[in-house]
Amino acid sequence: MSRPLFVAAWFSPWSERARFALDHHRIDYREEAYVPMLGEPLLRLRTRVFRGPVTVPVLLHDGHVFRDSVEIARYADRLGTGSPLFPASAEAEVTRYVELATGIMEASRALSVSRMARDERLQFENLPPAVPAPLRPVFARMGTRFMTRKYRLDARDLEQDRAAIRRGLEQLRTELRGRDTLLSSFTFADIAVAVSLTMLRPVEHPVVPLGPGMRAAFTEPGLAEEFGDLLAWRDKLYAERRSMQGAAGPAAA
Ligand SMILES: N[C@@H](CCC(=O)N[C@@H](CS)C(=O)NCC(=O)O)C(=O)O
Repeated sequence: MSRPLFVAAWFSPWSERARFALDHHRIDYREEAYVPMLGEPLLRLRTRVFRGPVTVPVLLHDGHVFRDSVEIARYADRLGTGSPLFPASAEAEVTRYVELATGIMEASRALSVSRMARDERLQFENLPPAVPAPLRPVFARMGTRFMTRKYRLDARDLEQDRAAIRRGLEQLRTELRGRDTLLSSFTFADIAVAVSLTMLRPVEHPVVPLGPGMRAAFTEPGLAEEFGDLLAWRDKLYAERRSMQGAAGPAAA
């Protein structure tokens, strides 16, 4: 089998959930670090998307182009040798949890980008090392504006976002009922939900090499305290299930 190319943002939970699935299946891929804004022209060429937004992660393999984290995870299920992440018997339930987790991540993105806009230093470690020191504040500001425009974050009501995240987390707490996995076996539902909690407070794990700035940007202190039980569940899941492949890290950016 030729080696898939995984284009991903080292700091992004959307990339991490696809990477987690690839690593679960022990797929031998090459990861290339995507740099927001600067990397967009090459990403458009590779994905052949010339209009509208383009996002990472993207997986390129044997002439196929997968442009979405969930599509990549499904493809990993076809290629890999690990236990199935999308078992046929649980298809609808996995999809429901992925939608719930994605909603939490989208609402959390509005909160974290607004934190970055208030303190651009939080973005510095997200910039490629090649950007010289005097230009870092300018690039950080551009990055925050770019994300705000691209995801229409100006139009969001942050209090509503916070309330929506709380409702989602309460539902997860009720449905998890203290168990190790959301369904009867470990599935992509667990990956999607565990990774969505990055944006409440990032996990401490070598495959998620966030520095203090990105950690602060991703942390929602009140909710992190209120849902410490879910974070403990996530930490245990990472400790037990997350293998050590992957993770481009900022140095590779
Ligand atoms: N539906 C996509 C959404 C991915 C997504 O939102 N990616 C963001 C992660 S921050 C991204 O590419 N940001 C960089 C950019 O917009 O340039 C997926 O799940 O793969």
